[in-house]
Amino acid sequence: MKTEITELLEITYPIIQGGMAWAAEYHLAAAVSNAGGLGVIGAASAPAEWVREQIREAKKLTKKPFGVNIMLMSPYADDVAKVIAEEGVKVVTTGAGNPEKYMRMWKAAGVKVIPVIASVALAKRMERCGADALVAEGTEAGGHIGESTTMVLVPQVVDAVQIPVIAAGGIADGRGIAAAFVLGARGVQMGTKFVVARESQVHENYKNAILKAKDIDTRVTGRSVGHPVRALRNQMTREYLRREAEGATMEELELLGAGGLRRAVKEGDVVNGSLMAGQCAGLVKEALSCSELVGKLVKETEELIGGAGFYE
Ligand code: TUI
Repeated sequence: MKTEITELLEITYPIIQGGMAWAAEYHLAAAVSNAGGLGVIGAASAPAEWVREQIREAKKLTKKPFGVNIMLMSPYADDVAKVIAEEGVKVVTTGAGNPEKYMRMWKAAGVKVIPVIASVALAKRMERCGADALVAEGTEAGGHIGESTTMVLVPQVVDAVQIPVIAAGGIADGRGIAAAFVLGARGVQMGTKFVVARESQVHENYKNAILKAKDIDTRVTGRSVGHPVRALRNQMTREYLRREAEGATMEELELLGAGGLRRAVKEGDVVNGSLMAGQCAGLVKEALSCSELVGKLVKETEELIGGAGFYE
């Protein structure tokens, strides 16, 4: 499946694994890259030396290119940005902010820069300051989200920029990938589907919650404080939404949410943890290895749009 994205990133299939906080560690990233996609280590709010270690471990497991996602709200973002340049990482994806101040350093180090954006305005701005490609992420996605759906965001971003666009949010099978190509994307990024992959180190309880989830099982917390986050509904989201409706302050809500994702990923706390997942959780029914998963996605896409000119 040759597209501008596979050429840019020197990968076989234009399938990128989301750089999910806590969930996207080196075992998963290396497995996705070995399967022909682009694995991505999520730096989340971790210290820079943890990220360096992750990069070095991933290099032991794969000779293929892989990426690092930098979460721009992290207190360690400046140091993580430097580690990415120093360690010769091939690709950086960025989330939850504007990465402009690091672009010059990354470009000088030969790192391909792919900001994740949720608006046309930021897409244009990122293209102007030298982004190589963009991930346009719709509100169907898990974790920290924007307002627009993938269906409306992707074609508007495609129309607004010249660089290739990768679609994200709500994609979990070949139908989603085919739809993304029809909307003008040259690749896809998927998160939720990879959380349950065999090589993912996420706690079994969290994986099972995704496998069990139905179409209407996600909730968005944090809208009242301008920090919307999508996760599977549980006692944690219920309590959070109740407190928001009562007018809790940002500080009170932060306290309630603190450490929730770690509790879910590491301890399997599906009651009080934050089970970040996209709306496509209802489409995720089986746990495959990354190579089985990528193979299946490619086959499904091929059956729908193979030969239609979206890729070679
Ligand atoms: O970043 C994400 N998804 C994330 S980050 C994350 S970490 C977290 N951990 C604990 C609690 C809450 C979050 C979990 N999920 N996706 C990419 C993304 N970026 N979606 C939306 C945006 C975005 C939003 C606003 C990008 C830029 C922006 O404004 C930029 C500006 O300053 O103009």
